[in-house]
Amino acid sequence: MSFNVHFRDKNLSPIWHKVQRGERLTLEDGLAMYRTHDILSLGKMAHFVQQQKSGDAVYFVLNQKIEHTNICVLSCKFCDFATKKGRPDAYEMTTEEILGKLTPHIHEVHITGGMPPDWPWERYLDIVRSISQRFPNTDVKAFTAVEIDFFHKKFKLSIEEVLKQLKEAGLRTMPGGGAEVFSERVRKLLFNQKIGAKTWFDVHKTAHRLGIPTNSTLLYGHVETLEERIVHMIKLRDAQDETGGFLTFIPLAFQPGDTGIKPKNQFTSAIDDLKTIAISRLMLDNLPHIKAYWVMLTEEVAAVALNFGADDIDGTVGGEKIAHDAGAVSPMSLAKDQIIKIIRDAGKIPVERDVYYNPLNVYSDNVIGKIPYLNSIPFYANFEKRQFKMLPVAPRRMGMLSERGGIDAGPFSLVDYLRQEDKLELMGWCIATRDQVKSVMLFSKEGWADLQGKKIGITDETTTSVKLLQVLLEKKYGVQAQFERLHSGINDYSRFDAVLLIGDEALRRNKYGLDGFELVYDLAREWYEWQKLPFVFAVWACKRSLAYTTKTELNDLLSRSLSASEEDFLAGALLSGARIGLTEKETQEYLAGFNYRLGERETEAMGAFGQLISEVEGMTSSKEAIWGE
Ligand code: V47
Repeated sequence: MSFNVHFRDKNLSPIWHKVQRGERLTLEDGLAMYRTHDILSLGKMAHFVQQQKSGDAVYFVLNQKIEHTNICVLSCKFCDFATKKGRPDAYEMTTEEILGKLTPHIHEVHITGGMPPDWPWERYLDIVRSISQRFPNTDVKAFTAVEIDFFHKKFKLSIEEVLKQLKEAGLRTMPGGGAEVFSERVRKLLFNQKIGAKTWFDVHKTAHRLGIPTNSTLLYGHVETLEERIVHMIKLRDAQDETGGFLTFIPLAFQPGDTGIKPKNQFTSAIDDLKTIAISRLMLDNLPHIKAYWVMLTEEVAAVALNFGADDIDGTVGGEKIAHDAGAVSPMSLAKDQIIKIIRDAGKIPVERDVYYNPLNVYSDNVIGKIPYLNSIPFYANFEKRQFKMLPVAPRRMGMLSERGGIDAGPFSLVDYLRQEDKLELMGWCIATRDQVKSVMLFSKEGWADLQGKKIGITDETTTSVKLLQVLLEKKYGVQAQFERLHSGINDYSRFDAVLLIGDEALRRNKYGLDGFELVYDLAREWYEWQKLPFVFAVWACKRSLAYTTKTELNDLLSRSLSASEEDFLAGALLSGARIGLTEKETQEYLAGFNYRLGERETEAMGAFGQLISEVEGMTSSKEAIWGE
């Protein structure tokens, strides 16, 4: 990926050097970016980071907003939505009315609202529980930290207990609202009855500890200073270092409406919006996603933001009221086709997602799956994209998307390839180990023999490693354990006797350890010591139906990448290694442990593994066994 930026503002050059080296940006860097007039260079820097994190993907979700009531005990100056009980505009929705607004095709329901003085706790739980039961495909993202803190005080339950009960009722994630600006000065001016930064972070960190990922926001464009915006981002970055539980950051452009804070029609400028998106992408180096919330930005600005660092455009957003009551000029909801068009027009891949950002459907041609782990870097080092678009995706998801026709080629997890052999054509490359892997690891409280009947948390990211674990347990060690899939995102590992992790997460934990799990097993080493064979984790394959010329071009690109000298990919690999916490030597040793060409020994290993899978599944052929998972 070649990225040249020709700066008009020389103050941005040192920042660009840091960005390329993956170094952290400071408050001063943030302010220099806000001060710049060189808006396109700023956008290009943010786009560079966006490409590294999400490739060409832009995520959207089929979602519906539920604002269950506008009655609120608070009176925040910037809010035109809230009202008091008894006023003519006050409304309250029953659970049945809420259910009536949903349809089975919606993947996310976003619930926030006012805080009425008289609703019992059970009413909130009933809403979450009823939606989860009636619409099992709809994930519930509900209640801001302000509402959680309100429940805690009103119902005399700890924050942890409130969240636990909501999680049990079906809450999946929390929205990022209520953060406003983490500044006491602004809080006193605009929302002095509302929680401050400390409580907001307490609630979010507690949620992360309980395995509930959350979003984050910044309300900008009112009375805050630029410094307050950057300090806000740095506080979020620090919290993310601690918990890793934030999924996305959403800069919310202030809608003046009748708030009296700004003249009615004085919206933020498009330049300010794009700068804020780009700067947040650059400052928040540890957040996976940046959302261009079209409802507050307008569709036009959101569309441009997709090349200024944003990789998420929220969704169809049926039923939004908070922004529209404050004068937002955007439509009330967008059709799925319209969202797909906006994303395509920006030159990106529209990726429909669930609440955790797992991709569900891809709406583009010539999509190459990219395994987002360090060991796959050599494939893409010299890969000019030409007609192809890159979708970073965990191996198991790549397999699922391919089944729906959404991926044209990529390094498929072995089991996924075997499942789809009739649709996929093998290309001569693979990800195979020699005698160890270091990134497919079982972290255990017990030795192999003592895992009989024990509960093992298994990675959500691949099926091949899970099958390998099953084969090792049953055929090598003669034990049977219970497997429970971890969900992607944050997990509470402590309730398991062992956990199987893969990729960069496993590599990091292999180096630094996983608290509470003393024993660490490398699955490829276990396999090698037993079978004296390499292990093939993934094979490159493309759709059989792909045009001949496209296949040839892809083959050329890959072979050029793999025959490139180490120097060509080393800089990128070292940077990725450093992000995981590896030294240069460790990164080089790690990569040297892989073989990327599918040779005779690898083919033999694939056959041996297929045979063992069929034996553990009690099937006559490996094909049947793999399908019968
Ligand atoms: O916290 C209130 C803001 C937020 C105004 O998590 C206003 O995916 C602009 O948080 N102008 C609620 N903003 C909305 C929110 C959100 C939206 C979309 C996605 C997600 C997510 C979260 O709206 C409030 C407040 O900061 N807000 N009034 C206004 N006049």
